[in-house]
This record gives sequence, C-alpha cells and structure tokens, in this order.
Amino acid sequence: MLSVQHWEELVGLGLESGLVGVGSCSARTWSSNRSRIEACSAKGLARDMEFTYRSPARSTEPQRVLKNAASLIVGALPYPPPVEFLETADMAPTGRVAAYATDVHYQHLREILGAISNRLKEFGYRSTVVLDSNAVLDKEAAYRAGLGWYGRNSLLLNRHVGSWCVLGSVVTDALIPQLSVPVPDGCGGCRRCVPACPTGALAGDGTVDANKCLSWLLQARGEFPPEFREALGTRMYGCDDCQVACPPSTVSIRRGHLGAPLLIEPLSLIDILDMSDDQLLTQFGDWYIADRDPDLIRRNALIGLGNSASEAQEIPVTLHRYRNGPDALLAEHARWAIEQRRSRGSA
Ligand code: B12
Ligand code: SF4
Ligand code: SF4
Repeated sequence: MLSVQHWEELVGLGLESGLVGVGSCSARTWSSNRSRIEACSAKGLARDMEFTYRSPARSTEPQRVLKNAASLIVGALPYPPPVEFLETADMAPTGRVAAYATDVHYQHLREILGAISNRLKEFGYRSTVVLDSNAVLDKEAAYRAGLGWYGRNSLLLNRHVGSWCVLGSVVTDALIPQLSVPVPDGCGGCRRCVPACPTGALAGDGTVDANKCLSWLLQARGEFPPEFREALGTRMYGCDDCQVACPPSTVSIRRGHLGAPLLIEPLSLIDILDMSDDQLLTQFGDWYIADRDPDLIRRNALIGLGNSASEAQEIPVTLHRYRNGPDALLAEHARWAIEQRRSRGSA
C-alpha cells in the first residue's frame, strides 16, 4: 500500500506540473462500461470507429495493461479554448483546427504522467502510462477518480475547466489508500450542447452518434456524407461546438483558468491541395488519419473550399484541377465544392 505521504507527493508533482486535478481509482474490471460500449455498437452509433470499440473487454480491464494492477492515478491537463475566427471574402481560404490539436497537449500530459510513473518506480512499484489509446477508457478513469462528471456532450467536465482538458492515467500495482469519490452530475437541466451541435449528433443522454459527428467524419475513410458537408464549414480537424456552447466550459475561460487561446499559423487550404503525399503526412503527422491516407486531408480541404467565404482566384483553378483529376473520390468532392460555390454566387 502506498503511504499517504507518497500519495501526497505524487499529487503535488502533478498539480505543480500543470494538471488541474489528480485522483485515483481501482483497476478492477469496469463491467458496466463494457456493456455500454457494446450497446453503443449494437445501436450503430460507433459507425466504423475502432478505438475502444475494437475490444470493449480489453479497454475496460486495466489489469490487461499491467499484470496485478491495483490502481490508476488519473490526471487532467487543461488546454486553451479555440480562437474565434471569421473568414471574409478578401482572405485566403483558411482551414480550422480544434483547440485540442493546436499544440502537443497529449505529449505534455504524457511527460507529466511519466514523471509520476518514474517516482512510483523509485518507491518500488511497477507502473505504466496510458492515454488516448485503445487500452483504457480515459473519461471513465477520470470519472471514477473524481475529476469530473459526464456531460450531455459525452465529455468529462471538470469543475474548474469544464471539458477543456485532456485525460490520461498511470496504471500501477501500488494500492492507493484514499480512492477518490465520483463527482455528481453538474449538467442539471442544461441541454445547450444538444442544439449547438451542427449535425444533431448528440442524443442528450451523454452519447454521440459517430455517423453524424464531424470530429469523426473528418477522420473516417471514404466519401464524406453529402448531407453534412455544408455543416463542416472549413474545419480540417476536430470540432469544438459542443464545448464552446457549454456554460461550465465557457465560465472557465472567463475565470482565466485556461490561459490565452493559442494562435497558430493559418492553415491554407490551397497549400494543402498543392502538397505532395509526403508533405501532407509530415505536416499533419500528429493527426489521426485513417490508413494514413493523405487523400482524406485533401477531401476535407476540397469541402472547405466549397464552404469558404474567400473569393481568392486560386479557388476555381484548384477545384477544376481536382474535378478533372484521376482520383474519383476527390473529383466528386471537387464537383460538390464547385456546385456549392456556384449556388452562393461565388467563383
Ligand atoms: C473514440 C473517441 C472519440 C470518437 C467518439 C467519441 C465518443 N464520445 O465516444 C470521436 C472521434 C467522435 C471523438 C471526438 C472527440 N474527442 Co475523443 N476520444 C475517443 C477515445 C479514443 C475513446 C472514447 C470511447 O471509448 N468511446 C466509447 C463510448 C461508448 O464511450 P462514451 O461515449 O464515453 O460512453 C461512456 C459513458 O457513456 C459512460 N457511462 C456509463 N454509464 C453512463 C450513464 C450515463 C447517464 C452517462 C451520461 C454516461 C455513462 O460509460 C461509457 C463507456 O465508458 C477517447 C480516448 C480514450 N482512450 O478514452 C478520446 C476522448 C474521449 N476524446 C477527447 C476529445 C478531446 C474529443 C473531442 C473534443 C475532440 C475535438 N475537438 O474534436 C471530440 C468531442 C466529441 C464528443 N462530443 O464526444 C478526450 C475527451 C476529454 C474530456 N474532457 O472529456 C478523450 C478522453 C481523449 C483524451 N485522452 O483526452 N473522440
Ligand atoms: S464534436 Fe461537433 S459534431 Fe461532434 S458532437 Fe460535438 S458539436 Fe457535434
Ligand atoms: S452544455 Fe450543458 S448539458 Fe451540455 S455538457 Fe455543458 S453543462 Fe452539460
């Protein structure tokens, strides 16, 4: 059993390194979550996602990560919200990236959890870091560790920073003496995220329908569903609308818990459509892209050109090049974009 003194040292280490919360929970199998994932799959809500859906038994048994695991030490790392952005006709067509992907937040969290894990090893325990993999349900670990509640937008909401945090754990064979208590629901009667979702992907019971969620559709293989192309706007990776609409998350911005939004280089949609496969995979290598297929990035950029308010002269040139190009999937998305611009009176 880890001593109280050692536990307090680990919590202090996490908080001093920037975590907004550190808690712990048991590594015993999370059976109710397994049934819930299976139920989501059975209802068709998972579309073609793999992740934790690939093996619900594995993702709900932390002991498969580390033999004889007794506990998880869970951390939440806050990140700045998205920058407000309005594209105008005289600007170059610009792609948008969700706030969580504007910096290497997962890497920062991995380093902090790595330091906690190393300290545990110095105390004589075994431990390993897991985050954003298929091995453990990160939100469930955080919920059990008392770091927040499940919002109707399906995200884990922390009382200080709302959902503007990434989550991860250290799985260890150390038994933690003071296991945390889950936080009660904080959504109450609020339902703002449900109508704020541009595609109606939120059922309102904490589940997301991946068939409609832009965040998944941007990553998924094949044709982008025509009925959601206009709603995509100029997003290139991720979607923040169900967080931007969320009062606890917005309040955390006003209270200054998150720091200033990160300004990133504008993402030129024309440049993206001019890049080689290698250039695309180098520049966007941190993104999850199905099969590492750079055409999926091009597909999304073509839809972005169709929706862009920009009147840059390169747009029709690029779209016609792709419409007449050899790739049937990209040609179809370019045709859609040309039609979309024409219907708005743009070139
Ligand atoms: C697959 C995945 C996605 C998928 C599916 C999302 C989903 N809700 O399942 C897609 C690609 C759509 C996605 C999008 C996003 N994701 Co994501 N994603 C994951 C991943 C890899 C697995 C999630 C998972 O297991 N889903 C399976 C389903 C069945 O789980 P679930 O919906 O959470 O259901 C659980 C609850 O319902 C709970 N539960 C049980 N009983 C009950 C009862 C009630 C009443 C309720 C409400 C819930 C509940 O049990 C279920 C099983 O655990 C995790 C990382 C990880 N390894 O955990 C990141 C993760 C969830 N994603 C994250 C982020 C940041 C995002 C985005 C915000 C990114 C963006 N800006 O685009 C969006 C948000 C979309 C949204 N509203 O959820 C963060 C969330 C951080 C947080 N504060 O919650 C995670 C935890 C990554 C990380 N390590 O930080 N994601
Ligand atoms: S990420 Fe976007 S599309 Fe997905 S549920 Fe949230 S608001 Fe809807
Ligand atoms: S918008 Fe309201 S209902 Fe949705 S997650 Fe936030 S607090 Fe909960």
